[in-house]
Amino acid sequence: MLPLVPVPSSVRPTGGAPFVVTPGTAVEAPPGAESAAAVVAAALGGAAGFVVPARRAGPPDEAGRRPARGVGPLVVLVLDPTLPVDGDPGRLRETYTLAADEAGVCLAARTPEGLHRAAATLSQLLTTDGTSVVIPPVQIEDVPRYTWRGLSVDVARHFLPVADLEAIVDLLAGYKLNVLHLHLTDDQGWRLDLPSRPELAARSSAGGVDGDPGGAYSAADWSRLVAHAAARGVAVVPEIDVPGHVNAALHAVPALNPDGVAPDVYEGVAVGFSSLRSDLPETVPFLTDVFGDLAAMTPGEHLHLGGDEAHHTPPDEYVRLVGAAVAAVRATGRTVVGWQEVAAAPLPPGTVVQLWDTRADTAPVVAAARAGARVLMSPADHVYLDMQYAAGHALGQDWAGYVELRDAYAWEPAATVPGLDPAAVVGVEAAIWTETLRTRDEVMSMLLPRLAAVAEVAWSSSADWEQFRERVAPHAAAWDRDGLAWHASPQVDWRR
Ligand code: TNX
Repeated sequence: MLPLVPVPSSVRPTGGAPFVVTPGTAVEAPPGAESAAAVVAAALGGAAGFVVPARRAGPPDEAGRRPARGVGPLVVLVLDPTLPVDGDPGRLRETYTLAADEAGVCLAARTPEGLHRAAATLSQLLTTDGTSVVIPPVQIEDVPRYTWRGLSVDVARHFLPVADLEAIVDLLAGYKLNVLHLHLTDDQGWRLDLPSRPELAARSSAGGVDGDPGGAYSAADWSRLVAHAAARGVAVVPEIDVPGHVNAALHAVPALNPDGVAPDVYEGVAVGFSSLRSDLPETVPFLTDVFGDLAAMTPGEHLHLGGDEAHHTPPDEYVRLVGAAVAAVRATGRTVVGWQEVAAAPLPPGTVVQLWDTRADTAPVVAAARAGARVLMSPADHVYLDMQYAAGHALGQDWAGYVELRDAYAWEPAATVPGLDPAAVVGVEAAIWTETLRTRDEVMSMLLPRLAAVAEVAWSSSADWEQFRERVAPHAAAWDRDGLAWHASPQVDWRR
């Protein structure tokens, strides 16, 4: 059994000799596929210990796929908009095939994103036969189950530098996850410097929970991160959380407060005590500016407006303020994303409602979906990766229960909300909140191995825990090799 996670739709060992990576190996890719070619070349070269060049492919040969025989064994990337399999256009974007034999390796997809998913598979296929790095002879066809497969990272409670987020992006891409959602603002900090509102980051980014060091991303940091993600086929979805979780904004902008007096910075971990006010003249310009800047700085389709846990916002006021935030996002032309509470407000069709709290009444989410919303599944008891693995774990919280590896794996997105049309489910997103997490290693040790389980739930159409346990076991060696901290869950016999 090949140790592929998430498991592909179809894997067929074809027999014969493996492909051997040699100093003559090169990666060839057509225009548009440069970033995937760079990832593939880096993976091959990194494993083999020599440089594997990536170069532009010449015109296709008669067969259209395999290039004319070149100097050495080739890994060929093909962009083929007619690639068959499955009918759903969203899923077709990332569909790919991978064929390897002694003579070469061919990765084909309809889009550059599809080639990135193929590249992730190729990386997991690399093994050593004792002397050389090899790829077993195999034919793979693969289609994602869901088009949105993400991780939400809270950089507000504790700040993470761009380099740490880049490491997280690499991990996401390696498991075919395609969205990095960043929770950029909360009571404790404002982490993105916005050109129209420089006071937000300037005044409200110095610290974090418990007075730990803070930070904020400059426009240059942000561009670098977005480019790093794009070069791995990962979209960045930024979140500005309103109308609650806004103490950092209220601290930086006195005019957002009814008495004009800014509250102190907040270093605790309580939620639900701060709110915007719809009756203040500053509120709508603030929303317009921040979402306008966010859209201008971030490519992609979605902006997240938060909307969670606004316990200090009366219900009618909540609807007004979410309405104002929705209008500000729509004015940018982007699609709104919000935590499940936003289902209480009128939402434009196509809005993505992110479910997290299965203890709450989910009837409004079902109703929103009937009215045209899509639902993103982040049930806390399965995919909140800040939950402790088990009682007594040194890091994390336990309000949603303990989340061992099997809990992150064995759940069904289409059955999470009773009465919800399964076709309304747009995907699956894990989340990691950082009240208790300070460093890259602490975050990674909560992500791994559970993120691999969530990735399989999001990508694969079949689930088999016993088989997953075996497939994921050798991934520990790759995490060690890459210097990633991980938790040795007792549910797997890890192979290092
Ligand atoms: C709930 S989930 C929150 C966050 C906390 C998290 C801790 C959600 C939308 N809000 O504010 O950080 O629990 O697990």
